Amino acid sequence: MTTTHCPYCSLQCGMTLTRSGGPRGPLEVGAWESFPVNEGALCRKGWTAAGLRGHRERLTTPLVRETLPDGTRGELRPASWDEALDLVADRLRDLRAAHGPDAVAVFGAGGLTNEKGYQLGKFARVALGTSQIDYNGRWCMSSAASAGLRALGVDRGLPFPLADVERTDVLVLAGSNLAETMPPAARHLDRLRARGGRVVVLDPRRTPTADRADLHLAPVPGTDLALALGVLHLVVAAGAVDEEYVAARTTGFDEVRRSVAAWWPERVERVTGVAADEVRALADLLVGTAGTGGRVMVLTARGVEQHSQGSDTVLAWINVALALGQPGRPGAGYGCLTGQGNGQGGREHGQKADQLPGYRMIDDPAARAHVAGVWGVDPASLPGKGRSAYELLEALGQPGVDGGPDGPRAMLVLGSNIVVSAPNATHVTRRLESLDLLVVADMVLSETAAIADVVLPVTQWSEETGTMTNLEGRVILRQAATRPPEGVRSDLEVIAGLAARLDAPGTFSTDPEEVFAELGRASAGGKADYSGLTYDRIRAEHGVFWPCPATPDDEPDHPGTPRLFADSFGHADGRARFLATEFRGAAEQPCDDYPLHLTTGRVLGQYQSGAQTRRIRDLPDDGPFVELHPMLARRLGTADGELLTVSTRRGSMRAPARVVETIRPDTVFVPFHWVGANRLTNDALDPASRMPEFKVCAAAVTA
Ligand SMILES: Nc1nc2c(c(=O)[nH]1)N[C@H]1C(S)=C(S)[C@@H](COP(=O)(O)OP(=O)(O)OC[C@H]3O[C@@H](n4cnc5c(=O)[nH]c(N)nc54)[C@H](O)[C@@H]3O)O[C@H]1N2
Ligand SMILES: Nc1nc2c(c(=O)[nH]1)N[C@H]1C(S)=C(S)[C@@H](COP(=O)(O)OP(=O)(O)OC[C@H]3O[C@@H](n4cnc5c(=O)[nH]c(N)nc54)[C@H](O)[C@@H]3O)O[C@H]1N2
Ligand code: SF4
Ligand SMILES: [Mo]
Repeated sequence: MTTTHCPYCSLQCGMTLTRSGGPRGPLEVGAWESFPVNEGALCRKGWTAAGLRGHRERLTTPLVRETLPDGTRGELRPASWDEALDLVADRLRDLRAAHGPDAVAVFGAGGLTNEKGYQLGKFARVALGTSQIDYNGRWCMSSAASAGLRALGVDRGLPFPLADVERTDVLVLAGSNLAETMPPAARHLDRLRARGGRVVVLDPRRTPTADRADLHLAPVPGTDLALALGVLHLVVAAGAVDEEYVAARTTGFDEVRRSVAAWWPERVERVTGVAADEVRALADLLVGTAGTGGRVMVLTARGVEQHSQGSDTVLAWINVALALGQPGRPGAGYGCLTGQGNGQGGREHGQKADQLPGYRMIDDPAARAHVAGVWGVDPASLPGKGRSAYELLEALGQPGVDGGPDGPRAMLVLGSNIVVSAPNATHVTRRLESLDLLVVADMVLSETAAIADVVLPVTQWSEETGTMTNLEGRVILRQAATRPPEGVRSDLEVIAGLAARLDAPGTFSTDPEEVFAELGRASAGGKADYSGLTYDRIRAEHGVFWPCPATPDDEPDHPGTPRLFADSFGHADGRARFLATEFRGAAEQPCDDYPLHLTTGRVLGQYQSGAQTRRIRDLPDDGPFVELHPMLARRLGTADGELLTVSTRRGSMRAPARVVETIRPDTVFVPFHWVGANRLTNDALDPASRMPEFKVCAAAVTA
């Protein structure tokens, strides 16, 4: 039996894996009761996670696309590892020689272990010399990351352990459906309420999470910023600002105070569709609680973040928390519920276009010198900032705009199924198809792998070891429980194989523990400092929270940092920043042709692009659906189960109606786990985080 963690979401639930019958025999998932985050509980995706092992669709040989006699693209055919890696390296080298290093791009993922994400960032900068690397975390976490960094000076999803949720008095969940997206976490809501605490959910749909709430407000998608501004307006009007805290621990409040002056509840109602009395009820709850010494916690998730003003909405909620004097108090403050398994660690060690390991910035000369030292290269050889994920995809195969550089001609993808999950996906897929070379490393032939020129079959979670950093900033260890099938290699082996063929300077170890030790050194002194961590420590302590700097040999180990901000925030002066925001509204507003709001998201039984979970027999795979209100269904003359067409300015899809009382009548919801939803979504980006507006666009629905 091996103790390890689930392959999917950011809760990184502890589980046991037991092998029956030989080194490649079936695996059984069991409860790991003593792991504190989930205390043995798993959702159905976790319980069935071993289903991909030995799956008949598992890739076990590299695939290379044939070129037909007339020069067009043929089918994928099996190839040896040497043939596939030689081909990739040769073509990358040729493209680089002909067009410069930025002709080659890398796309990573928040599902990759810390070791893989780190190594991929190093590979891009050192072996390829390209600035063109970014990752799917841009779809996921970037708005909260950008806001957290600007306001609090550190970006760690939750600056406290998840269980602190139970200790608060009022919990505001802004755009989170955690009862379906991290089900074991929902027990904290139940325990909080059993203690007499209150839960508030903001969501245009009354989700299973909202069913557990004392107050559910259902704003029009894309209007949460106005709601947060209106709440702060009422906090100020009630004289409930914690002036002492604001004076001692923050800067910038005066401008924020002015910026909310005109957001009275009736105006909020007109913008958000939330009744003025409900806005008042929420503000009263916060004021009444914080004003009598109680604790308030605000947690955001994708519902408020995946917008073209997502980072401003997060800033506005941080402003509310700061004005009430909450961040830094135990059981209170602001946090973001990260999403992917390594959504946190994946954004700390260099997969981001602007970043070096340890959450260092690539344009900071001291950071470049430190990391180049660890890598054994000249700091001047490291490229600068690259394009953000959507801008990178948008540039693929394209000539430069306004005299700017041309887009990349080749891309290496690890851990993302872009064809299904990127916004405006038909357009993005055309960009992928315009590449000279698309290389995808995956365990299965995802929709993206299916259009690649070279597909590299890699090991999956139960077959390899590595660390992940969960939503709390807890670094945990996934341990291999079984051997990979014949013919597959780990991502680290793929990277090392390519680095060797490209004569890269420095070392590219294939041993995760060695890579982790190097990552520790590269991160030392950075915001996300892992230098005091080892696999043995993580194993012994059920995970360790960063920052955890190395201590001299004669001193006791640094204990790790479960809670941030008790005495100071992450900025040099120790103070949090109030940052004023201005409401703009969604990039695309309903009109005569597209009169409805479309929003997208998740269902309990499927994960992300579905590449993994749609192949697991024991999970429901009913395909996409269009959730709509009975009033809208009547107007359209449709009924539950009947086929509908949803269209937007970018595309359309057909799926059966799911008629429910729990959604706003002016809004429809489509899950994105199947091809379709992202043909519809808008690629408008948040100016600060470059997050696409997955959560709202204008749509038409016809029966
Ligand atoms: N079952 C399952 N669990 C998952 C995942 C999965 O794919 N499946 N993925 C993981 C990942 S990567 C992530 S990022 C997390 C995401 O976790 P969540 O953020 O909880 O999931 P979503 O379903 O994307 O969005 C949450 C809610 O936002 C609401 N919403 C939509 N538009 C708006 C809006 O404008 N305002 C507000 N206030 N709410 C809005 C939706 O109705 C939805 O109920 O889940 C993780 N867990
Ligand atoms: N409309 C809409 N679109 C969305 C969202 C939304 O709410 N609405 N949410 C967005 C969010 S938050 C996210 S996180 C993205 C996620 O969407 P994607 O980036 O597509 O993420 P996954 O579906 O998890 O894709 C992971 C792929 O990598 C493979 N894989 C898994 N682990 C590994 C590994 O260790 N190595 C390698 N090489 N491959 C691996 C899997 O088999 C799968 O094919 O979708 C975004 N898209
Ligand atoms: S909640 Fe997330 S980590 Fe836990 S079992 Fe489900 S998918 Fe896995
Ligand atoms: Mo995500």
